[in-house]
Amino acid sequence: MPVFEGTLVAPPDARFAIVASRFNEMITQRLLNGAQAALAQHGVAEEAVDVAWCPGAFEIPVVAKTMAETGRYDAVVCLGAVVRGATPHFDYISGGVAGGIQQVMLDTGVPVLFGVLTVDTIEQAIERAGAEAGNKGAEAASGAVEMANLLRQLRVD
Ligand code: INI
Repeated sequence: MPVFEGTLVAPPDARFAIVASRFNEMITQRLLNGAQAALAQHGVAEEAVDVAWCPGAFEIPVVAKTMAETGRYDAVVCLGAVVRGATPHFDYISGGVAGGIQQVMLDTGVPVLFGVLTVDTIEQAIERAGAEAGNKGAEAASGAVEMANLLRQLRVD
């Protein structure tokens, strides 16, 4: 019985998009650094990665959709930081970005990775952006490489 599994070595011609939001940029820049470092570790050249910045996490889905629809990318990595303490709109923004990203992924068939922190405090965000709890940007980027490989195996075109 065939078993399909994506490896963490990027296909030589694979291209990736990263969408990063500027809100809480001190955090999202660290997520971006982690994502870029992880892609490089998985064999992705710098020229094979395009980065788009948008104002806040709420705008991420439409940027991801626009990039996914170009057909240029194997996967899109979304990076943001929504902090509960900073906004009474936390639930709207975090729900909107999570649901939007999921919708883009299913509508386009392009893997869209959720590297958006939804946390209670800025300290929790710092922990997840490179300190004790790892770097969620790097995790999302590794997931993008795995998904790129997996979908290339599963497609029969
Ligand atoms: N955007 C974030 O990415 N994180 C936040 O914590 C945040 N807060 O706190 O409000 C935030 N707001 C901006 C939002 O994403 C949109 O850019 C804005 O509402 C304009 O549509």
